[in-house]
Amino acid sequence: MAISPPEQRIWWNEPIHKVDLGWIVIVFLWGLFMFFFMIAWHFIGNQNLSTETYRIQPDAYVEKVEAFAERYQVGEEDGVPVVRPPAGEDVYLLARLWEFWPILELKKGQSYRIHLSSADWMHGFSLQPTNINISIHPGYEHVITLTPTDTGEFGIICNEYCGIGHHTMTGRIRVTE
Ligand SMILES: [Cu+2]
Repeated sequence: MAISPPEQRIWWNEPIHKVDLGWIVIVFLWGLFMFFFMIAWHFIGNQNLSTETYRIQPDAYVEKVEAFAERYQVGEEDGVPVVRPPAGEDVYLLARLWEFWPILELKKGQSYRIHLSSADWMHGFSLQPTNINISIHPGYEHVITLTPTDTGEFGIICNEYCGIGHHTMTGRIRVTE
């Protein structure tokens, strides 16, 4: 604890050492580079965030997903409909406590417009084993254009803590030839 003032009252006004100054300049320029690279990723990145988002009431979104699932349902697994939409179609996926609904079957190489929203709280959409992530907010409908490049079964997990059943919140997307 200082009980008397420092000998030099203006103790902080020292010339900056050359090495320190060098690092400050490097860090500053690197920061600027990284900042502008965030914009560059929108043009050269393979995984861009949704730039198409709409406001929607959660109830209205649930109705849209249910109508979609009923229209293209081809089966059922563990009480969850398996839905196979035609290529190019709008695909609706619902996140809610604690599931992703329904199970989707897509075709490799075809593009789909995937709509994502939540019926209740905020959830995370994380596609496994690829690393695709997006937040799902109630009241907002995100639209992502997705073109599967591999076949197989992909898992969806919620990666934003959403309550007591969070760890059980999973879903599936199946990609066929
Ligand atoms: Cu969660």
